[in-house]
Amino acid sequence: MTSLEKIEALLRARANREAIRAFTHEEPQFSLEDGYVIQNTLLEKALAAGESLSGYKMGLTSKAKQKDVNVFEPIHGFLLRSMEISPNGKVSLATRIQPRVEPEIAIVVKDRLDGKNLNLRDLPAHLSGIYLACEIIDSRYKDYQFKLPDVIADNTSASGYLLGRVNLLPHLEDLRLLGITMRKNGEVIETGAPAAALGDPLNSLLELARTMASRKEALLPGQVILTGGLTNSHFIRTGDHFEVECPFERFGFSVE
Ligand code: OOG
Ligand code: MG
Repeated sequence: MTSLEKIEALLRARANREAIRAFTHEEPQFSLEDGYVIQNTLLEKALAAGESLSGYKMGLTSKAKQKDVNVFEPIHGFLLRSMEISPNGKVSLATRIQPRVEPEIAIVVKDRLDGKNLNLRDLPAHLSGIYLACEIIDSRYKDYQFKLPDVIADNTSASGYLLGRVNLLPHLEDLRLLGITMRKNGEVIETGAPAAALGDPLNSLLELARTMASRKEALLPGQVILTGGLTNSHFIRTGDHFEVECPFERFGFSVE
């Protein structure tokens, strides 16, 4: 399959809500770089179609997530404005294939961040907000069966995200160990802490900024960065209500 055919297959999977087989299944030589080329083309196509970039996401930054999908290396993808869902709003199944939710920490960048000369200590001064978040992922591959290059090509399963309204930046000192719960229909199904994301969500952001710098790109003011799922993700089904909570905020969504 050519790159173009792979892009078409991914777009068709999304449009028809029909998952496809991972490319590495037939083409074990399909590489990580090939995956990012496809991801970049998907972004270009989205922008050409009038979408706008809202930020980026890191993925597979926690042990829980890595074990869940059996891929043991962080990856990144892009976020579009159209993927944002209001907190306490509704998540629609109508445009998704097999969506799952995971709790995350989102960071909003205040200044242009060039990863080349950046270190962890300087990072907080360049941020405008830190928020409790939920990511809605939706793999375009059957049963979330993929290898690293496949999931990169599929924009790291990105599908939607919700940001809380309480800015946690004043609590940065305590961020790593801030307890987080996720509830499904009232019952706690996951507990976690931001430290699950590469030890500190700021590390995840730093790693992203450095990766971008190696491609001569920077993070820009106002961009939202999802720093990676803190726990296993869970399937969402019609009628479900999910909630995430931390000491300063609680919000959720219903599924329709
Ligand atoms: C890959 C997406 C990973 C995260 O936060 O780790 C991700 C997947 O689980 O399908 O978004
Ligand atoms: Mg995620």
